This record gives sequence, C-alpha cells and structure tokens, in this order.
Amino acid sequence: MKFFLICTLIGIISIDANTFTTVSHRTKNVFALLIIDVQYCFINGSLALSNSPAQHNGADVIPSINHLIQTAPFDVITYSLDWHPVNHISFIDNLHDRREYLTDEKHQTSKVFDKVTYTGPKHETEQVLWPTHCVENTKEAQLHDDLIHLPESPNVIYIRKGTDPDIDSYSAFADNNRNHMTPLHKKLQSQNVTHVFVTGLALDYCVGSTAIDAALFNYKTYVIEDACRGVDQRSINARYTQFLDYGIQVVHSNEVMDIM
Ligand code: VGL
Ligand code: ZN
Repeated sequence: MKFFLICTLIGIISIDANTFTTVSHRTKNVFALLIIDVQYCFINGSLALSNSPAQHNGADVIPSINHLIQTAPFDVITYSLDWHPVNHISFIDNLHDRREYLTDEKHQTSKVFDKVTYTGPKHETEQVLWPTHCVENTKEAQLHDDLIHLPESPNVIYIRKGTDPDIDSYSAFADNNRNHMTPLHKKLQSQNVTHVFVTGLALDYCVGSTAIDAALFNYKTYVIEDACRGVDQRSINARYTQFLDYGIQVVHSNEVMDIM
C-alpha cells in the first residue's frame, strides 16, 4: 500500500485496471494431460510390461487416467501412440538386415534390451533392441479399449511416433536424436499450454523422455507416478533422479486437483 502511495505521489508509475488485465491474461495457466502409449503392445502384447524385468501390469494405469479425464479440468488432452513400420530399427528381428550398419560384430548376437550402435542408414544412433511391437495398423498398436478415448479436436491431440523405419522416438515431442519434432509442441503452443501432466507407459522410456522434453520446452512438468508403469526398476529409479535434475515434479493423481 505504502509503495503504491509513494509511486502515485511522486508520479513515477501509474497502474490502471488494464495493466492488471494484460498481466493476468499473459500468465494464465493452461493444463494438458499427456497420455503416453497406453496400447495393447505394452499391456498384453509383444512388449507386455508384465514380461519385462519390473513385471508391471500396464493396464493398472487405466483407472487413474480415466478418473483424471473425468474429474480434472484439463484444457488439452494428448494421446501418443508408438506406431512402427514392420522394418523398424528398434526391432531385434531386423538386426540381421541392418548388420552392415553395426559398429561392432559382437552386436550381431545381441539380445532384447541390449543397446547397439548403428552407423546408418540415416545417421549414427544408439538403439535399444526390442521385440517387434506396436506395428502400425495392427490390433496391438491400438489404444486399450478401456481407456477413455475422446474424439480428435484442437484440444484433443493424437500423436503417432516412431513411424520412420530408421528412426526411433520415445518422446512424444521429438525423435531420440532430437533431429525431428512431432507436431506436439506446436499444437500445445497453439492452445497456450503452460503446464503438462505426464502419464502412461513406459515410465523409464517414453514417459521419461516425454517429460524431459516437456521440461526442456519450458512447460511446468509433472509426472503422475500412480498413472505410470515401467520396464525395469533400475532404469525407473534413474529416471526419478533425472526428473529432479530437470525440475520435474513427481506427484500422485490425488494431488492434481490442488495443483490446477
Ligand atoms: C516404448 C520401448 C519401445 C514406450 C516404446 O512406449 O515406452 N518402449 N518403444
Ligand atoms: Zn517402440
């Protein structure tokens, strides 16, 4: 009060109602829910999390995500789908066909979850080898039927990623080498999104990479831990440490309403 009086008295500054309107408009919080890869391939398909080291049940995320969709006032909802051609670089079944690009002959005998380095055909890239999963236009690649699907609109966004045979993309924002962006960032910007809440599968891969990219693109980023499941407890723990470094907050779904 004193400050305003002094300012007014000495005539340095004048604040009117318009100034406040402009400021409050500019800082309006706009909330998006990002639902990552809640597809059959990760739930009961070829890359079912129940068969991976942490033995999680991917379907366990669905009730929490549905509850959030139904109760929390998100301005934007985004669904991502891992969507690979059958000759995709991430599939261990394609290792032999790409052997000319392996940096190390020993990599020819690699197993699922091993990391190899490919020198081509587009560029050098490190790649974890996965079973064939989420092949475009298969039943496996569909979102789980129990997940609430809203029809596409300017504030309901669907993103397919990993669609180039030679490029893998864990993040819903960009490929693993950050050479190409998906349309997600532009679409969120066009809705003036400021805050994102990340959920889905798998926490240590696609959820983790999406959350980190969101933080790098300056969204206030939250990971809703009970709405995520992962592949391997060690890499899950490593992600939680990384989230701290990027200022990403890990929250429970029952805290979300208080944040919004
Ligand atoms: C994913 C491994 C391979 C994921 C996608 O959605 O987390 N993980 N492709
Ligand atoms: Zn994939």
